[in-house]
Amino acid sequence: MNVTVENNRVVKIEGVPSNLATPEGPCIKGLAYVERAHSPQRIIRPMRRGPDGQFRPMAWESAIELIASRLEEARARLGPQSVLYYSGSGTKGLLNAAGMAFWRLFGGCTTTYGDLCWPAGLEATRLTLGENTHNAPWDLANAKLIVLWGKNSAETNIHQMLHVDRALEAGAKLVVIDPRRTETAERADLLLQLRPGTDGALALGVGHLLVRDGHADRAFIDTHVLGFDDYAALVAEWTPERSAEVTGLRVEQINELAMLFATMAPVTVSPGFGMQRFTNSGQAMRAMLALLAITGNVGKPGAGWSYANLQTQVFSHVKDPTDFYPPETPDGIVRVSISTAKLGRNMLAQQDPPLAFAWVERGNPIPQNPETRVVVEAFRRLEFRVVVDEFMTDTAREADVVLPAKNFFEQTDVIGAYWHPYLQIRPKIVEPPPEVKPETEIYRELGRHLGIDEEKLAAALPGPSNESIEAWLTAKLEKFGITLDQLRRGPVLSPDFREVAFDDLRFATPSGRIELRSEEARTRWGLDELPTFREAEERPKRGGRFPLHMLTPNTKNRIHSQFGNLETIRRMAPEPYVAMHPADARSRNLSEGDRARIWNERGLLTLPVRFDYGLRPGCISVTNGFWLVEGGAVNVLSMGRETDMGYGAAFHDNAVEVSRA
Ligand SMILES: Nc1nc2c(c(=O)[nH]1)N[C@H]1C(S)=C(S)[C@@H](COP(=O)(O)OP(=O)(O)OC[C@H]3O[C@@H](n4cnc5c(=O)[nH]c(N)nc54)[C@H](O)[C@@H]3O)O[C@H]1N2
Ligand SMILES: Nc1nc2c(c(=O)[nH]1)N[C@H]1C(S)=C(S)[C@@H](COP(=O)(O)OP(=O)(O)OC[C@H]3O[C@@H](n4cnc5c(=O)[nH]c(N)nc54)[C@H](O)[C@@H]3O)O[C@H]1N2
Ligand SMILES: [Mo]
Repeated sequence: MNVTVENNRVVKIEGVPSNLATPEGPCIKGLAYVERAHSPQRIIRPMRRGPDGQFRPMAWESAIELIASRLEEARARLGPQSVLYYSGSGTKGLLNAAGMAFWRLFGGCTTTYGDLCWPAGLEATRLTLGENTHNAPWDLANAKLIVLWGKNSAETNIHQMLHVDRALEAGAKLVVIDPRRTETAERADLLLQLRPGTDGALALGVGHLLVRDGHADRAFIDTHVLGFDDYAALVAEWTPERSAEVTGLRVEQINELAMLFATMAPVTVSPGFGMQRFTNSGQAMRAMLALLAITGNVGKPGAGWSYANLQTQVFSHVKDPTDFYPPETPDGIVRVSISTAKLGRNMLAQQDPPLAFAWVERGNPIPQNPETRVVVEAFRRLEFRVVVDEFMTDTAREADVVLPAKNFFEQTDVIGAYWHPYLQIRPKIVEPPPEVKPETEIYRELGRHLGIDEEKLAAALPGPSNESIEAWLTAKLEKFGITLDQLRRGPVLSPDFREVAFDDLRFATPSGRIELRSEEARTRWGLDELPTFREAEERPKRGGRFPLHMLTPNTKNRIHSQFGNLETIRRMAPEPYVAMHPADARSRNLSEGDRARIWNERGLLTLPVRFDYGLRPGCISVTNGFWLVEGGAVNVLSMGRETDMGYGAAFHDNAVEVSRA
């Protein structure tokens, strides 16, 4: 973004046309930073919760002293691993991720593995293609068939729609596969509203038709695909009738999708993150990927799998207990024992030592992680909690001390992305409010109070001046051959960038081929080597106690729990509601606007009903990100449960009932 600053205030935000992925500029959330940066709701000094539950300002000196003494006490009594360090997906950055360096100097800590967002899909992709990379975003314009599979790009990847539109103008067809008729679906030639959690069964049914009717690309398969014969035997059992029965689609719809795969090329499938929030979704995504592999739609312009792009994640890898801060590193001090998906339960279960202290930054786990009630309980059981944030979130409200966070205009950093291939600089352009310190400064002051060696601190974290930060970033960037000057001139393509992913048809899998059969699926995740289908663990049953499927997608006006507190956004999306098909509502004696109780054994939400004729009957939907204090935190209903691979969170394995409030 191009940002105009006047008198130390952000006054205008515009796009940067040289960024080919987002030439049209920021969405409403990006633009809302004009308000967000200077919002009167911002926390601008340390706050201490008193015995009456009210927060009052406290001086920095006392805040640091108090936190340091509580940390020292916990470390002396129970060991450093009694401290939980939790960081979420708020503002990323090379420097913003430096916190762990402090905790190592502290002597260690306990931290989380897995991720709320995308790991089942990442792992399914890695098992099949060897790595997570995709064609340049703008290459989508070359596709003749685009399948947005469980992805609502019109709201959650708005910039992608520009490239979808270009393809459609050039004659491409668009398929959307989603239980909801989303804004994205308005552009689609074919919308398949399948039963949630059954994408694997749809993909196998389509695979059946492609193989049966001779549409498999034998030449491509023979050289580049492993396990085709076994796959063919698997899909032989997935007649369109069986696939239709499981997915709740009609046989003709499955035929139609297969015909499109058979007759249109090149094909790009862009799967979403929402459909991989199930206990069977890693396997489902492998089955979906197989359709591209058997039709030779990999390694070509306009073709391929456009899930997530780790080309710019050159600085950090994806969290996983086996490759992220492995406990057997030389220091052996960081315990990676808490599943992000099961945060609350795992926090409560920790022993040797139990947890006493939590530090939360860049995340809001109380509304965003599964099973809110248990997460709240786990935080309340601790002896002391610190939250660093810009706003008084649900998680901050549970803290003993809340420290103000700088925003991204207030400290220089370098950032990557998870869709486009650019590395970018985010220069400091605004002085933070006088009592706001960036995390690096908070850590340095804490370090001094804890008696951590000055030299070690200085090596781990830059000093406060912009020069010191730039020197730190320059050193980190050196091994990638990138300079800050280059970044200052505009977005820079990642050194790993390739316009067409896998154009050399080399795959970093054990066999060097696209693996439809994966030994690692079995050895690492205990799953079938083939992408077989099994039902998600929690499945609503007609006539059962919890017959409705609860979906909690993202929405265009917020990023998860962020932005909803701003006036700009509230004008458009003021309050949470539950979307229901009128048939499901009326059979429960509910009309538009009535208040409904949405419940299961884990919790209860009470929300106004909105009719949505575009929703698959049997499904209800509440967008995630509303706050607990607004009565809209959807995760009071979800279960802390991992996906079948990758240690993701199976938010959408969620059966509920709705009744009149
Ligand atoms: N039921 C359900 N739950 C979901 C999802 C779902 O689809 N359904 N989606 C999941 C997904 S995909 C994700 S990614 C997660 C997101 O959940 P979280 O990772 O918790 O992210 P946010 O809700 O965006 O909250 C980020 C917080 O970081 C703060 N912040 C921003 N920048 C900074 C900074 O520089 N420093 C500090 N200290 N704080 C900062 C923000 O003010 C905000 O409070 O939610 C997950 N939860
Ligand atoms: N505006 C906005 N943009 C965002 C975010 C945001 O919060 N707001 N968050 C960002 C982040 S961190 C993420 S992870 C992405 C997520 O963005 P998306 O990938 O779009 O993911 P979701 O919104 O979780 O779900 C997408 C769609 O999947 C559908 N779906 C649910 N279950 C199933 C199923 O079983 N099968 C199929 N086929 N479809 C299903 C939902 O109805 C929904 O429309 O968006 C990113 N972009
Ligand atoms: Mo996410």
